[in-house]
Amino acid sequence: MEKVEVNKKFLWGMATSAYQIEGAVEGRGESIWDRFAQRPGNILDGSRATIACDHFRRFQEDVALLADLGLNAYRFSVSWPRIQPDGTARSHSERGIDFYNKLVDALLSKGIIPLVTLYHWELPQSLEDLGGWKNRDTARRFEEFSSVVARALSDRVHHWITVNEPRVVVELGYRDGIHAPGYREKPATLRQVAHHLLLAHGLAARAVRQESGQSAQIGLADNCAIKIPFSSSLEDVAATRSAWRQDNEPWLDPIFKGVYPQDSHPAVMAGDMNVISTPLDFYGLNVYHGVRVRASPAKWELVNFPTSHPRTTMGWPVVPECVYHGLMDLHDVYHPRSILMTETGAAFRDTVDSRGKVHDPDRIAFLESYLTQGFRAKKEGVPLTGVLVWSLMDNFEWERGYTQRFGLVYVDYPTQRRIPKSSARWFRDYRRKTQ
Ligand code: IFM
Repeated sequence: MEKVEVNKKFLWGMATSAYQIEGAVEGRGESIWDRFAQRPGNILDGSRATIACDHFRRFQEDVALLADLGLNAYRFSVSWPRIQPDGTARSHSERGIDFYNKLVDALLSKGIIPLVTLYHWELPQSLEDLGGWKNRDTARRFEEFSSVVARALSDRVHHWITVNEPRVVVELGYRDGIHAPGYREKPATLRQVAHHLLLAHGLAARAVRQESGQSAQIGLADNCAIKIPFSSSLEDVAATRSAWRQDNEPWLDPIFKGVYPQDSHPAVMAGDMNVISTPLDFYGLNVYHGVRVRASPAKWELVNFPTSHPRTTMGWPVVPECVYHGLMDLHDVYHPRSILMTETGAAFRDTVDSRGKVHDPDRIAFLESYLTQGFRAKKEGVPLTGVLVWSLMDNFEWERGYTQRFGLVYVDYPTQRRIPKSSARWFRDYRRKTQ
């Protein structure tokens, strides 16, 4: 392995989200995922996140695990309905705030930097009943929620992620109907939902800035559509850039330039674009895979991976070079000040062996190859400032329930026992070698 060197400020961590790990649903308001999961057929294994990893009760143990893994950063999300059980009311729950206060304090006591995500898909059901993200007012409610959280935590939290993967909310939640709230809407509605999410991102960024001042690092976590040129020919490289622009400009032009491309215009009100393009301190890239593109008479075409190509249990192809191309394209076209890999990782079929250990060589190979490509881009000038692996532990993988294990720590759900996989130790050693 080529020696990778990064400075002490480089963030090495793990990522999770509240709904996927916390459990303790009785202590919070209903979210759109609670409602969605009740409909038969929506969750592959018919499961619920009622207990999940029981992290709400076991967070101290989980923070101790993070510390054992020698990490300096942890990304988690704040559950909106835990803070505002009735999203339509302006009040908030002190008990909810108290949980995150304790979590932040526990992390800091171990020298771990907390990165807080404000929206990781847990819309209060009461807001969904008023139209959810189809309703512009939801962005304003999110601004209020963000202020409440920032007011409570910003004396100790300095890294903020407004919205996680707004594209997934639109594409899986409002277009394909396989994520909450489960709609199949027309393109015009999808554009409006996307606009409201972008507006929510900008309003939250401003709210956090106002509560926490200039030192706060504010960004979003986006699963940018990554394209890999099929060959290094000039034609394929140019075709790949066209495909990249087509998929990414509708999301990234508003954020970085304050404009929508001509053919993807939603209804916009005065001032919206200024809010959406509020300058970011970092861009968070969630990166798992990419598609290959080559030139064709129709400008460009996708080149499928053969069926024999290695895949994770999600069915996603293992494509390490997607990290390099994802980072380079973003840097080249939009020049974010800093880019944080806010998620990367893989689900494999992990099992506990007769000695109680979990060996996951596929995940180690995956992470090593993906990180190598990230550091290749860094060497070529990309301002990569950290890597957060998805995920700290196996958890509730949305519409797939508990069928996917993404964790570096195995969770035995019936007993809630945590078993660090070999990849957890590998990641700790990998980090050590960079210092
Ligand atoms: O589990 C999800 C996470 O919530 C958002 N990014 C992708 C992960 C794996 O699907």
